[in-house]
Parts: sequence; structure tokens; C-alpha cells
Amino acid sequence: MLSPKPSSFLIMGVLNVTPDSFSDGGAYPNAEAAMDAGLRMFELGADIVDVGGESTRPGSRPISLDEELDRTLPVVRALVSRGVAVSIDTSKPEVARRAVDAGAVMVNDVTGFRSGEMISVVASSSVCACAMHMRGEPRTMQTEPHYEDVVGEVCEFLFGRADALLAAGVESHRLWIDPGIGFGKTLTHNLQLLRSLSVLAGRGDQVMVGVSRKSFLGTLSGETRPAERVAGSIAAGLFAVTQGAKALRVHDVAQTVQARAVWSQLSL
Ligand code: HH2
Repeated sequence: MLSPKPSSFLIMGVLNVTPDSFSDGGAYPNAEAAMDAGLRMFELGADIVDVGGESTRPGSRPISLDEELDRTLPVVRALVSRGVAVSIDTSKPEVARRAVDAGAVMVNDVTGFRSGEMISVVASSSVCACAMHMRGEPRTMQTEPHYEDVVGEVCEFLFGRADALLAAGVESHRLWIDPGIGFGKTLTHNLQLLRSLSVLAGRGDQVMVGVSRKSFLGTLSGETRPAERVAGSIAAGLFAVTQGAKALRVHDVAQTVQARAVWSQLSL
């Protein structure tokens, strides 16, 4: 079961097998190199490795089912066979189903399990679900996103998705919700959501947060290169944990593991 120890949090390592992800796109020339990187994350202390085959960066375009299967399945299979806990980052039910059949233990859907088919993949198995909030779709989501009350609207959406998953038989210990930092949100929206994370965590749902290397950190710190935003990522991630997050989705596993070792002793 995927649950953090008291006074601690889970670490999800990001493994993008895409040519165009915003920070690690094209990092792995083939499935074997991706598998090595995922294995290394697990050895360094990641609790789970999130394999994604389709970039969702602002402006990105969807890819076909076959392309996504070709990119992700060999990596999922290779990691599972080496004992790594794997999450599949997808919005396509067929990709989710095939990854779960191959041994993935979580389905991470950035569209928040809006499709009944996605819900049934998780409900008919024993794997975890992470439902994320996104306003619109990646291609257009950063075009003047507007909310009357960003915290209220994101909570309403995610609580609704969590209730739909619970009603389908997905027990609460298998369920995660994620505010989707950077997905159809301005800097102000991202900050409001992070500062009010306790509201999202207030019902007792397990909250995951992905701030790692994201562009709002560049706006705050002036660092334009995503891979150089490690310190900002850890600062924002630990802040999210103090507000109730129980898992962080990160690119820089070693540094986050070190931060967790210190943070969890201090907060005992
Ligand atoms: N962010 C990204 C992708 N998947 N899943 C969850 N649950 N939460 C997130 O914040 C989240 C996510 C975007 O980051 P990345 O995968 O690094 O980039 P890209 O979408 O360009 O592949």
C-alpha cells in the first residue's frame, strides 16, 4: 500500500519518455536508458516512479494511442520486472489498462478521471488513482485562465472526482487528489492554491502536489532554466507538505530524499 509514514511524505519520481516534456523531454534515447533512470530514482529513495508518454506542457498537442503505448509500456514492464513501484501518467483508458495489466500500481490522470472508463480501470483492480485538476486542455490552458474563486473551484472539482471514484469502489487509501499546479493557472492562482492546500486536504483526502521545476518557480526566482530550479522546487514542495500534502511529484529525487530526511526528523 502507498501511504507515507507519520511526519513524512511520499516521493514520486518523474520519468518522461517523451521528446517534448518541459524539463526532461528527450532525456532518454531508448527504453533501456529510461528504465535505468527510473531504476536509479527508485534506488535513491523514490517511493514510486511516474512514467509518462505524452507531454502536457502548455501548448503541447495530444499523441496517438499507439504512440503512447509504444513509448510507455516497455518502460513500465522493465521497471516492474525489477521491483520498482510504477505509476502511469495518462488520460487514455487503454494506456492505463495495459499499464495496470503490466503491473503498474497507480494511474495518474491529469484530466481528473472525468471518464467513466478511466474510473473503471482503477475500480476493477487494486491500484491507486491520482485525480488532478486541469482547467481546459494543455494546448490552450494558459490562455488567460480565469476563476471567480480558484481554491473553491479546484476543491469542488476534486472532491467531486474523489466522490465518483469512492462511489465506484475505490477505497480512500487508494485515492489521491492533486490541485494541478501550472495547469490552466496564473502565478497568483498557483500561489493561492499552495497557500490554501489545507482546505484541499481538509476532508482527509490524500493530497499530491507537483511543483517540481515548474515555470512559476522561474517567475518567483528569476531562474529561467527548469533543471536549475531544484532549490525552489524543494522550498515549494516542503511548504506544500507543511500545508497537508502527503506526496510530492519531483524530477530531482536525490535532493528531495535528502530534504525529506531532514524535514521529517524536525517535524516529529
Ligand atoms: N505535472 C505534470 C505532469 N503530470 N501529474 C500530477 N499528478 N501532478 C502534476 O503536477 C503533474 C502531473 C507536468 O510536469 P512534467 O511531467 O514534468 O512535464 P510534461 O507534462 O511536459 O511532460
